[in-house]
Amino acid sequence: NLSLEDRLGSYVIEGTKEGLIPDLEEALKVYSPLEVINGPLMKGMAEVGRLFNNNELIVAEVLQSAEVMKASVSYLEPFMKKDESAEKGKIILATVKGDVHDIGKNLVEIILSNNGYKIVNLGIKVPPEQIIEAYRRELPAAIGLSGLLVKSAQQMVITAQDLRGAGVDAPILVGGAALTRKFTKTRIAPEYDGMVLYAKDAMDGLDIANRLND
Ligand code: B1M
Repeated sequence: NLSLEDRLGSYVIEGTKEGLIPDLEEALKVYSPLEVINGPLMKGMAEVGRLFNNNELIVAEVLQSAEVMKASVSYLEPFMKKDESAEKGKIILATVKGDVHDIGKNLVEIILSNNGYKIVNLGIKVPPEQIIEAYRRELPAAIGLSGLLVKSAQQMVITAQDLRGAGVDAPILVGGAALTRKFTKTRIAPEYDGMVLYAKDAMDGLDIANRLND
């Protein structure tokens, strides 16, 4: 007999939605939606990453885990705290070229838009040209880049260079598993004329956006 927390993690690990919604409902009696995501669901996802790394899961299975995560976030979204009282700036979000991971980026979108930001989500595998084009069209207050692969960190360096080449200097917010504060500071920031800010998670992203907005 698993605890509620372990059951929530196991839906993600097993990639099954059977019983998921009632357990999420149960969890909301004790935890906030973000605590459910950052706690048991992320713990499950970390285990998926570990098993995948050990060749104990195949891509098709990891996709099912991603589906469970997405379904959970959709279910929890309406219960999240909203503060749309203040009109805040517009932010472009993109998963960088070559990278399909979008659960983290979409979580950032939810949290920012729940807090008054207008989000233009460009999706996944977004090449620098498309980000530049969107920048010129939307004139956002900031550009958010997400990437989970090691090569995506390098792609962020290239993206920053290309943005600079196009004369863009709006603040860039970067996040994703393969990235570190140090890499951001030593490798991405020197290639760009504006600020480059590292967010360790979606809430950190919101804090940074709020500081920029002040
Ligand atoms: Co992929 N994958 N994957 N995968 N996958 C990783 C990233 C990996 C670490 C797994 C592993 O091997 N241990 C590994 C990367 C290795 C590396 O580069 N060093 C990996 C690999 C290798 C791959 C493929 C190459 C596998 C293959 O095909 N052989 C392939 C890549 C395809 C490509 O991109 N071109 C691939 C594919 C996939 C799926 C499609 C099956 C699926 C993604 C589905 C989807 O996103 N729609 C998937 C998944 C699910 C994962 C893991 C298991 C989980 C990622 C996730 O969704 N986490 C992942 C292992 C892991 O991270 N434990 C893994 C939950 C999410 C909420 O967290 O995205 O980290 P995360 O976001 C966090 C923070 O990072 C931050 O906030 C969020 C939390 O609040 N954040 C930001 C993220 N972006 C931000 C932006 C911000 C601010 C904060 O501001 C703009």
